[in-house]
Amino acid sequence: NTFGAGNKSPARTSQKGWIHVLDGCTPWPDELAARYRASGHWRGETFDRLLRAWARAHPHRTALVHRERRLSYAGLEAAADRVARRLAGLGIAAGDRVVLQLPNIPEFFAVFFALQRLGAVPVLALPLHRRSEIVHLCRLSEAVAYVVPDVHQGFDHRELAAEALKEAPGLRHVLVVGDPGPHTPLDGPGTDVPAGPDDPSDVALLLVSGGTTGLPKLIPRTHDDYAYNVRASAETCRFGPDTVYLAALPVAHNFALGCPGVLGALHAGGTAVLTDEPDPDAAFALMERERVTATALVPPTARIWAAATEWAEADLTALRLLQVGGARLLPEHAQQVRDAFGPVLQQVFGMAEGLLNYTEPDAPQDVVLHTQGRPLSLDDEIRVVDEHDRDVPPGTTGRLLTRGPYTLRGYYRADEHNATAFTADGYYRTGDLVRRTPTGHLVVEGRVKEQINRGGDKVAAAEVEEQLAHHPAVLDTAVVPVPDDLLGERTCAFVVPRPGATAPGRNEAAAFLRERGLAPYKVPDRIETLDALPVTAVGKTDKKALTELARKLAAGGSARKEGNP
Ligand code: OOB
Repeated sequence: NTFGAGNKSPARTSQKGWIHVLDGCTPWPDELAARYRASGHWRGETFDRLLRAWARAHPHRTALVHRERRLSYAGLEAAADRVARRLAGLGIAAGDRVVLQLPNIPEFFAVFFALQRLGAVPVLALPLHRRSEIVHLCRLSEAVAYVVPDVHQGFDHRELAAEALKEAPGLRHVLVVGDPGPHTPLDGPGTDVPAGPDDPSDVALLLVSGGTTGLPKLIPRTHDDYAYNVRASAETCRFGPDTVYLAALPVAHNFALGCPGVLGALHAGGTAVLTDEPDPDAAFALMERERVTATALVPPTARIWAAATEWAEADLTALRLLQVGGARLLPEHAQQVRDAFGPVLQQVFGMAEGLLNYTEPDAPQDVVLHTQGRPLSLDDEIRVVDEHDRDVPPGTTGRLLTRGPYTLRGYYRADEHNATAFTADGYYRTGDLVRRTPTGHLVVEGRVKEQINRGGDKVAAAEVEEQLAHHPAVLDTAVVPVPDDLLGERTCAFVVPRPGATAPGRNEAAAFLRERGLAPYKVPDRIETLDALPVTAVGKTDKKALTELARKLAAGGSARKEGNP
């Protein structure tokens, strides 16, 4: 027990003499931790020491590329040191949480590693998170600082930051990359950095969960567990010094950060190219220019890229690995991607909570087209169970439970939720429905969690329902998925108006939710009005019936014609 659950003070010395920097996390049981150390998964590395080792080993190699900028490993280390001095000067110290909301730019990694240097913990907000998510993340983590770009893709993060300062009492600093406006520039003088804690079982970062409840959850990832996640992923994906990884998905997301992602490319001594222009014109030109060898995409983007190869003239021959994950890739779409790019496709079924499944680079075609891969670690424990947690017969579909050396044992400060999100013996309930093939590969067949997977962007139905319920004309609401050819799913909100009121239409509801600061990808794609929501025999909202109704409506019916209540 090295980062004690339930400790109320943020920094205290344990019986073993180590410094706890974070309360509210659930440690692995000692015997499992011992096993993960004995098997060499947990090597006692910390991300600060890792960066230093990389910079010593090959200071002049290119670590990061962004537009015309190239940063060597020594340059990245120097940039991280500068930011660490800056943050230290502002009083940011070991154990402090800092919400980091930067797009795919080198400063993301300068700040990430600066925080590692200080022993402070980055909370990795997504670029599209807005006031609702940011204020929640700041409050939940009691963040002392929030790091933002000035304006990104037309959105002024300084204005959002000003609101966050008002609404999150613990927030003391807003640091801006670029024109700071009323806030503090990230660039600037600082002070010497005191030696930070150096315990590999401390929390290194907090990832945001896709979520199934009213508000996003935070996932503590320790140095030991995340370093293993990165190293084992890099090995499985055969990353090496010649790897040039293109980060086209947000690096704040687990996939592009550490699966193997930018950190995997750095771990292997390779280069990471950063962009947030995943459209094929821009991405293909960049891939040709940098001779990109590996990248990761969500299924809709992979399909768009596959279609674009028909007319694009860029030379993509350096590409050896095209990872696709985050949402279901249908076999026919996998085939299209394979036809377009050759035998470089890898399916990835992962989660910010931990467990990663990859199809092996040399897996037979059939496996690559029809499965979502095999667990990364021999110590990943998998159970496929029915609704009473009984194992289903081999090869049948059931709920996926998992525990292992890089899967969380509890969400951050979420005792009540943790009581149902995990089994008594520490398995995480993924909420995914899977089937296991005789070779141990998993096929994702669906899910039981109330989440909409909008082309890889996760939308918790309960979060949108809660926000919509604030609308003065809304009495009741239920959010469900509707099938969509490109995104796989979109969101449909059923709304019951208050007596005498008119339910908001799509545009009004969208404006209302944006005004409340909800991330744009969570705004429902469709709104349907009902007189009442259907209920099950036990009186709960019948989401199954509503999902079916939404599907029919999207296919061209009308709510009232379908004879709903
Ligand atoms: C990745 O992480 P999250 O945390 O955004 O979402 C996890 C959930 C999974 O529980 C599953 O429901 C879904 O996303 N998912 C897939 C999938 N990959 C993820 N569903 C079907 N097929 C797949 N291949 O999405 C993530 C994290 C690391 C690497 C890759 C993806």
